[in-house]
Amino acid sequence: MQVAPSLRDEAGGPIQQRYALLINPFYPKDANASFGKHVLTPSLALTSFAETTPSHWRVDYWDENLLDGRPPFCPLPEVVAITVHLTFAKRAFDLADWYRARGSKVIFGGLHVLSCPEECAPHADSLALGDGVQLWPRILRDIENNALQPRYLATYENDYCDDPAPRRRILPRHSFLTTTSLIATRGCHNRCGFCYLATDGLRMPYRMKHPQQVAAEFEENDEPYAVFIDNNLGSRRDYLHQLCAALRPLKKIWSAAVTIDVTDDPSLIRNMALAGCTGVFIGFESLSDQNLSDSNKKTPKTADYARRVRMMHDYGIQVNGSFVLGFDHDRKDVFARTAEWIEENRLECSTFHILTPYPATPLFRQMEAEGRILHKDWTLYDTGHAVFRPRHMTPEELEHGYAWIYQRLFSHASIWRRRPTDWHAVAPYLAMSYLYKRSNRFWHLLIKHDLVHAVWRPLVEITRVRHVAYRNKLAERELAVAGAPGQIVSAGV
Ligand code: B12
Ligand code: SF4
Repeated sequence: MQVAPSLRDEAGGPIQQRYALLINPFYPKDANASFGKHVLTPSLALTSFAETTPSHWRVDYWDENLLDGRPPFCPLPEVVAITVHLTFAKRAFDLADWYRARGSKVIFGGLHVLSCPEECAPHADSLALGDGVQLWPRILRDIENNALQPRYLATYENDYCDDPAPRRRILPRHSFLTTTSLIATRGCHNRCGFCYLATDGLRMPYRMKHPQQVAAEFEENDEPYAVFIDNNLGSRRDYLHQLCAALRPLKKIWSAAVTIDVTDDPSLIRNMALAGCTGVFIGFESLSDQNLSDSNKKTPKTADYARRVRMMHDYGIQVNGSFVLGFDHDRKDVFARTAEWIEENRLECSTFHILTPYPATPLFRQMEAEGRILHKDWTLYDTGHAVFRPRHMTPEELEHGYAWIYQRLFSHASIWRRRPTDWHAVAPYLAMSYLYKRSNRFWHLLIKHDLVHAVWRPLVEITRVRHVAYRNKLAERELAVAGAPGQIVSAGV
């Protein structure tokens, strides 16, 4: 899980015309966190535009993180399309150099191409800056006409409803817990200074697919569980209400990232539960209001977070809290205080990130102006390393605190402390927690032997059946309450 497969000096087969290979490059996995998250659901970076490939092209997908070795090269693809993020840019460049030396044409796209095009350009025949769904068919047409341009540019401003469904059938289904990664919206109403959405030159207004389109994709992929990979599915509450109405009849389960302000509207939380939401990923980022306002994050006061978490729990929705460590108001006690808060509020899961100034963001500019950037080795910009000088501790103390907080939250005692108050939910919670948080060796085996889907599918199906029963009770109770005015609605079924 740490070392990329080697690219030996093999010759490679003959070039096969009209064959495109899409590659998600290898990145080292942080052993502090769960390996499970890497096979929860696939990124849509490549499948989103794969569907726009003309029918006379063959298109294959290769994800180096599934531990099946390096990408294929017999025959050599005419076109190799690689998605590039800063943490695996070096690997993307090595792959590109290897294929180009043997005659394939290499196209780069993705976040890092947008933020650092000059660094990427020497390794590719062409750069796709922006939305691949618009650019990919143009690129292939130009290749056919021998007229490939060095750069292609597209915005994220077209009607999102016009995008085709991602081509999920090219994914290895057995390798992921679910291949239904859904995306209903792009963008976010916030622009936090540390977020990639604040990258210079990236204009991503909030765009939404039609709720029925999203429900149809969920239905079609025939999985009981979907993961929404939207930056923030809750940016437009009216839209999320409509989406929930479209998802509810499917009787499936899903999870999504939302901001905590969705709890401003309790009826939305109820509708999410009734539509199958079993978990939310919430970027709390920090328990310090000062850190949050420095980052320009519009969010409720942190003193109100606990009440809002309870509201989710009351509707049977698990909370995975995401926290960023190393902000300017964080002192050495931030690790212990955050851990205590998470345990006190029984967050079922939590994810930690060391504050990372991504290139071309306001945070990067600020850190650079203050002379606090330690280096520009992007492979270490993976939110598991301190790449800047924190205000109130050393980089080493920050890294040590990050490792400590993961160890604490993955410990038996902490898992037990955070068990749900409803005793019916304790056994499934413990099973999932142990599988997710304390089984990295097991994950390695599952990934290596293509068993992820086979092992998880029955557990996911049981969760779905339990959740449908829960929803039915919730709906019945609400109907009963509606018939008896004056009673308090309790979601604790
Ligand atoms: C799914 C996901 C994951 C998955 C899978 C990751 C993988 N590489 O396979 C998991 C959970 C494993 C994961 C892990 C991590 N992730 Co992640 N992840 C995402 C997420 C939620 C969705 C990605 C996605 O599918 N987007 C939708 C697609 C359609 O958009 P897109 O990638 O921009 O692609 C479009 C264009 O860029 C373009 N395009 C992209 N590639 C190409 C290639 C070509 C040839 C062409 C023509 C076009 C093109 O076309 C696409 C359609 O428009 C994003 C946030 C987000 N919503 O985007 C974060 C995100 C990418 N992750 C991020 C991070 C930091 C990580 C971690 C480092 C966190 C951690 N510490 O664990 C790890 C490690 C991964 C790594 N080293 O890269 C950051 C990256 C920040 C940055 N500046 O690079 C993001 C942006 C989250 C955030 N808000 O900060 N992640
Ligand atoms: S709320 Fe989340 S997705 Fe939105 S800008 Fe902030 S960090 Fe990015």
